[in-house]
Amino acid sequence: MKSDSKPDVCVVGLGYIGLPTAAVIARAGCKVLGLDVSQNVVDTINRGEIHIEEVDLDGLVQGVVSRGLLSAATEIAPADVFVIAVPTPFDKDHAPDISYVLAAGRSVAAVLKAGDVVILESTSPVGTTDQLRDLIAELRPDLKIPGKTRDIPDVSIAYCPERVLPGRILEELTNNDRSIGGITPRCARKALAFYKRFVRGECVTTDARSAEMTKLVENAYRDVNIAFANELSMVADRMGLDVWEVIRLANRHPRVNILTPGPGVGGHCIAVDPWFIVHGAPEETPLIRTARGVNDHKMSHVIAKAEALVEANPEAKVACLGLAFKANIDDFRESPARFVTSRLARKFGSRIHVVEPYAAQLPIEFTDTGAVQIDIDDALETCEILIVLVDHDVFRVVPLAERAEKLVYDTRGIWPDQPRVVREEEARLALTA
Ligand code: SAJ
Repeated sequence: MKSDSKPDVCVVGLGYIGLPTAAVIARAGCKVLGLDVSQNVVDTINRGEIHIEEVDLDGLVQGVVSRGLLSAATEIAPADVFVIAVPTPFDKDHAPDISYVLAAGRSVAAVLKAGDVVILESTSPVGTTDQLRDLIAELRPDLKIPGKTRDIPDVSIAYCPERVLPGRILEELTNNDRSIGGITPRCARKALAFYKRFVRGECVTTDARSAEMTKLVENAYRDVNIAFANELSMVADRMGLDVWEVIRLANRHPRVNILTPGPGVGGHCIAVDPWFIVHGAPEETPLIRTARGVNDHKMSHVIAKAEALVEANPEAKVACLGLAFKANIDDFRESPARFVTSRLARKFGSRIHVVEPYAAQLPIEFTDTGAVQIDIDDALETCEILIVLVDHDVFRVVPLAERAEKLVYDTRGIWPDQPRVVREEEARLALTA
């Protein structure tokens, strides 16, 4: 590649991060090959369509595919820059599984040439980029590998985590600051030059291990702070207090900013990444581990409270509002709302009515439970109990007049004007009066 020309780029993994990243790089004028193990994903993208939902992504992908800047394949091809964005799940003991990263590394090693840059973006335990480097060194003894040679290395290897929020991915991909960690400072500079082509936010260089830890710390920070809010909500239930009122008041202090309680923490990042830190330093992480426990426990607390409310009012029809893992998205993976609602559906069957405007149909686990999907208008007309599990805007805007008479369990605090949360005994009396 000549230094003034645009690099050919290969993005390995075309999921929630890989596909938008590939599309944004293509928009900057680079020729991008996206790699995925799924033939279906590859075919969809090559038709100019997308297999995931994300604001404005459909138009962008359609545009770059039709201009010949983005194409997809299941087989790797030579490129100048390789960006790896594959999943890093954990196993049943919360130990991170980096096998997809290493598999991607093997594919890349097969076509790597002098001058290439390899960048890992997947959220990874500290030391993964070093392992990737070691793997490439083992597979390609003909190349001079950074940190393994006294000469100028043939290739550059760096870690650069994404930090985009689902629902705002395209905007945040371009505008957020990035930490770029090189195996060596030279590697970081090479990766920096690449990100400068499409990132408007500030790109800060560091070493690979610090960049890996930074990503984990960001999500653990959020998990710990949400755990504090969720713990407060359970304390408030015990003491008969309105947690929303307490948080609103406390947040008037100039140095206090308590986050929002909910039915638990969902998604594939915040509930997962803290375990990578705990796994790396088990003795030193009681706070991070406990926060995970608190957030998981909040889900059981919500189930118990909801069950008590439904049981105390045996004649009432119940609407569960929301299945997504957070507001205004159609992502139902690792969703506390979905878990809570399916538990209620299994227990109370046809009394449970599910409202989820972002779902065309109910997920598989609702089959044979008797629960049905209805829209918010029908729910407001027919159901006496409303259990708010997701803060979608369509729920937020329901006026007080249409819910003032309902028994409401609002786990998200979207209706501050609702008459005080009905405790189970009051709920029973209210409905049977
Ligand atoms: N949640 C609460 N209360 C809050 C905030 C969030 O209960 O006050 C819940 C949400 O409902 C959801 C979960 O936490 O179930 C996570 O939602 P989120 O919006 O906080 O974060 P994610 O998982 O969509 O995206 C996070 C982001 N990380 C941070 O904000 C530090 C994003 O920037 C990362 O790129 C992403 O993880 C990732 O890929 O790691």
